[in-house]
This record gives sequence, C-alpha cells and structure tokens, in this order.
Amino acid sequence: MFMRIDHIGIACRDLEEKIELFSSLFELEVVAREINEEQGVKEAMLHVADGEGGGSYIQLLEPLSEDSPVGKFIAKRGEGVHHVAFGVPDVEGAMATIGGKGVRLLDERPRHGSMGSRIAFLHPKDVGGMLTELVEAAKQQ
Ligand code: V0V
Ligand code: CO
Repeated sequence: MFMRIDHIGIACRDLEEKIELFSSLFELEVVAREINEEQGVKEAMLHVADGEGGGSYIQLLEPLSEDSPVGKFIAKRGEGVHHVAFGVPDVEGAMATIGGKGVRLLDERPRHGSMGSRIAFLHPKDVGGMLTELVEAAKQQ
C-alpha cells in the first residue's frame, strides 16, 4: 500500500504562539487554517515539502474545549506530538486493509479533514502507542 507522511499533528495550548515558534524556527509558511467543530480543533497547516502524491505538513492543533480529543490529551500529557498522519491514495481501501489486520478503526467512515481531505483515525493502542491518521488528500483541481 502506497503511504507517505502527510502531517505530524502537534497539540498546542495557544495556536498563534506555536505558529510563531514553528514559522520562525523552521521558516515554515502557514498555508491553511480551519476550525473543525467535529474534531474539536482550531488548526493551522505549515508546509514542509512537496512529494509524490501530495505535500507534507506540520499541523498545529488548539483544542476548542477541554473534553475534545486534543483537550484531553493536553490535560493528561501536556503539549507535544499528538498524531502521525499517513497519506494514502484511497482512504476507504486503507481502512479496510488495516482494519483487516485487527487494528481498531476510530471512525466507521472517513470524516472531513484539513484542506478538503478525507481522514480516519486508528487506535493508538493498536499502533505501538501512536495515534495514527489516514489522509486522502483532496484531488488537485
Ligand atoms: C490518547 N491516548 C493516546 C493519545 N490519546 N496515545 C497516543 N497518542 C494520543 N494522541 C491513549 C491514552 O493515554 C490512553 O492510554 C488510551 O489512549 C485511551 O485514551 P483515553 O484518554 O482514555 O481516551 P480518549 O477519550 O482521550 O480517546 C483517545 C482517542 C481519541 C485516541 C480514542 O482521542 C480519538 O478518537 N482521537 C481521534 C480524533 C482526534 O484525535 N482528532 C483531533 C485531531 P492509557 O492512559 O489508558 O494507557 S483532528 C485532525 O488531525 C484533523 C482535522 C486533520 O488532520 O485534518
Ligand atoms: Co491530523
């Protein structure tokens, strides 16, 4: 199955502060911002590189509430790496293949992700403690 790293998600208490930090340290540019109510986040995508199948990004995530996934993560573990997202050409296909290997899918069907992508999460306990996201990037117009 073709996979690339689409993004690394970082849990932040203050999005604007961390945008400033990452863009000044690594000279990364913000290419998208979004509030995703369903996922309980306010987020920004910082472009790292372009590759076959799509770009790669740092995704900065500020929780919209304390009882959202990122809010609970920060309360328990503090700020830092929250998830790794693999880019796949067909998210339903990847869900079926990986689910067939006994990994628990946290989403029954793909959900809306940043920049028009379709996403699904895998349980961290079945992936060596790493919360894993599958991302099918939006088709280029
Ligand atoms: C929780 N655990 C993690 C974790 N979050 N382990 C690694 N990385 C994380 N981020 C561990 C936690 O320490 C527990 O282990 C165990 O999993 C169960 O966690 P919990 O705190 O009891 O349960 P919840 O209610 O916090 O749920 C955790 C899961 C939840 C992962 C099930 O956060 C979830 O459904 N996440 C998927 C959605 C999401 O994260 N959305 C935000 C990003 P111990 O302590 O029992 O050993 S949105 C996004 O990326 C977008 C929009 C995008 O890319 O476009
Ligand atoms: Co993500």
